[in-house]
Amino acid sequence: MPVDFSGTWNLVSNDNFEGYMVALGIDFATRKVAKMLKPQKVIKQDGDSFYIHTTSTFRDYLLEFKVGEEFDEETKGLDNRKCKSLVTWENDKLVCVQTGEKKNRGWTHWLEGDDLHLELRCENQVCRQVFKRA
Ligand code: VL7
Repeated sequence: MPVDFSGTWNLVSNDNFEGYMVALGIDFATRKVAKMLKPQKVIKQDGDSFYIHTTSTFRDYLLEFKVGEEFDEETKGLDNRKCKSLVTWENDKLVCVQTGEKKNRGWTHWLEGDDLHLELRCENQVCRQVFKRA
């Protein structure tokens, strides 16, 4: 059985989100608001097609992609950069490389027990988020 990330997920922990936001150049006032948020993710997975909607009371971010197909990503409402993004499977982990102005940018999703994990990377910063099913 292939892994299925589909569902509605609530953030329960968010380690070094501040460092990740600093690496992205997010200003102080925005970081202050952003780090108080408890975002929710709605993930719809149909084979290798993904819809990942991250929502919060402050900003929303929608990403749709197919595994193995590079796409143009604009991180609208986040750091507003453009990158070439490619998501691939590494065993049961979903790995995204976001090539652009920022070095070493990307993220990885995986399931561990009943939890959804997300590691967000930018330059030398790693943010670790854990979500539980809503
Ligand atoms: C998306 C936030 C910090 C700006 C607001 C924070 C609003 C809620 O890309 C992401 O997830 C992937 C994998 O699931 C799918 O797109 C993470 C949140 C990153 C970066 C920038 C702070 C302002 C947070 C949208």
